[in-house]
Amino acid sequence: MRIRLISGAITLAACAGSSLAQANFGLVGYSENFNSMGTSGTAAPTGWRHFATSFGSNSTWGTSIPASGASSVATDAVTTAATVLTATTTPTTNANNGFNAAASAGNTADRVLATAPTTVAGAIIQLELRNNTGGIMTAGDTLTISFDTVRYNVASSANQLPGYWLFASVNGTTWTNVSTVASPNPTITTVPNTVGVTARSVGYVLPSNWNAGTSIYFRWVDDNATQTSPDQIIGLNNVSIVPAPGVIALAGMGGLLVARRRR
Ligand SMILES: [Ca+2]
Ligand SMILES: [Ca+2]
Repeated sequence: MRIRLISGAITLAACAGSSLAQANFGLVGYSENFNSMGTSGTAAPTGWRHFATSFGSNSTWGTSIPASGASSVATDAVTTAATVLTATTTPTTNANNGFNAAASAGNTADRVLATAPTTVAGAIIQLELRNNTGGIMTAGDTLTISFDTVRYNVASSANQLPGYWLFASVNGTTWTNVSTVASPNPTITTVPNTVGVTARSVGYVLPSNWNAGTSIYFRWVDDNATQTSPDQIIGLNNVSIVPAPGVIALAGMGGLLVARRRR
């Protein structure tokens, strides 16, 4: 009986979320491979949006991408309209509307959300993720974020800020760079100026409680490099966000407590 109540609560929450714009983070976490976009889709999956920064140029961000202040990741609101993606196989030119691209010419079923900013500071891929576990993820809990960066081309010179810088926000306004000693922001060593795929996995420690039914946000930010135009065209694939093992059990207990209170 108790189990049915818990699963009922989670199912209800999942249904509520599916009609909204957020992606749902459940007891086993969240994953997205973008393959549902198909070969012709022009919208990112639920919860995702791509847009170019509303400001700047290829010289706005030099040696780093600021999380706050003027011309930063925080400048554009989380409600910024998503662009209409261009469906393609492998992108070769800049486009501020971004791409629904194939992982490679030989694997068109494997879709990738790709970026190629031009004239502006950079491109942003945003995920709005709703806590659908039925419990509270508490401050200090770690989420492990894993993703692939697809490198589509060899730029004529290596870019200063290759790959994606990852940022997170628990309120949609204050952003922090997700970077650790074990998994720092990308460099030309980890995201080389070659065609291929870079896998990265990094821990994000929640700075405050993530309550049931509320959203947190992630942004993968692609700098528009001064070194080359187009700069190295890259794409995001195979995103996985999972709680640390002990956190899953705690979130499950949270769901149990919620279900008990509702009886
Ligand atoms: Ca894919
Ligand atoms: Ca770039």
